[in-house]
Amino acid sequence: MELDLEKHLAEAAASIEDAADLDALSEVDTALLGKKSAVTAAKRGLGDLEPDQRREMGGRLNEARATIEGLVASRRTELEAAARVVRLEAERMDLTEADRGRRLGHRHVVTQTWDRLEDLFVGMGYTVAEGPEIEDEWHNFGALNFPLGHPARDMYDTLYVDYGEPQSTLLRTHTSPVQIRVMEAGEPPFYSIMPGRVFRSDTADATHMPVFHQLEALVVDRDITFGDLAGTLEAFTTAYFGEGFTTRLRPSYFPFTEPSAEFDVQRPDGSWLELGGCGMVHPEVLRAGGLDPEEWSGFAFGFGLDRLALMRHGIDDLRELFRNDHRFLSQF
Ligand code: FA5
Repeated sequence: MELDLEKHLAEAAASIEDAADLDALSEVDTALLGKKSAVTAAKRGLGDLEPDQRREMGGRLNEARATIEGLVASRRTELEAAARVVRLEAERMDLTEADRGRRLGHRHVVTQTWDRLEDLFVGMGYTVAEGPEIEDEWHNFGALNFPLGHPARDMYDTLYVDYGEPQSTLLRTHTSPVQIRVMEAGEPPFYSIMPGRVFRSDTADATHMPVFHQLEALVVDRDITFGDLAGTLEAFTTAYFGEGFTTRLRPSYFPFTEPSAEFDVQRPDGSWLELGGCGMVHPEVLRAGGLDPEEWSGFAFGFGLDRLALMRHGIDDLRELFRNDHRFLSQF
């Protein structure tokens, strides 16, 4: 059978062009160049021709084959490029989408308490002050009217730092040394809060941690009375806990306040939890801070911030706050 090469090449070019994907192209390739293709059949028929014709026809068939191979190859390059674009599009990862529906992290419940208390006191006109976690003996004890060797120093299980004279440098046991730093740094009147981390060699239990947080408050102005202290405590606990929480003041002792009291909050089960200490700033402490106790008076209080969080959220074990169990912390 005579093969009309011109026509065959035109049809081959059209079917190659029509191949929509690589699979289709591979079928077209087999049909045009495979064992059963017209070109192969024509080549097989060359033996029946005269030598001259055979040579001429053979040459044209080889050319036709090379042309078809070239067309297939360039179509394959085109289709491969298109397939790559489709694949890249399908594999493209939208990182923002991957995160959608997942819970974002949030601040720890103690940090939330800290922030909420700062907001509350700043709203009442207080400023926020800070002091060092590694303190000297003078600020943590001496200036707060704990003379050297005074048994009241044993109220705190102090962690000393191996620096300078023995027992001269320590991890602060409370935030009260910041009271002295505030008095040293400025001029009264002072309305300041001092939140921070404190350290004691206490054994961890349901209400104690060796590292915990306190929020100290210091007010120094003219004619400050115990009534101002009680009113401030009432205002802040109502604002923080909401109505319906019962609080009480109990007489107590701190070397740096006189008179002194302890402040408790009632739990839903009726039991009381000690939240902090308070009192009128001792004249010796005002003097240590460079102030004249005849001119200035003030009150101070210091609360366990972690215990505040405990009470507010109805958590019954302080250690839960620091176990870093995501299932627990994500509730708050
Ligand atoms: C003091 O630390 C005084 N500086 C408080 C103060 C400030 C009194 C200003 C007067 C004027 P106290 O040792 O009681 O006091 O501790 C205060 C509060 O810290 C406690 O009521 C309690 O809420 C919290 N607290 C004490 N020890 C721990 C602990 N190991 N773990 C968690 N909270 C604690």
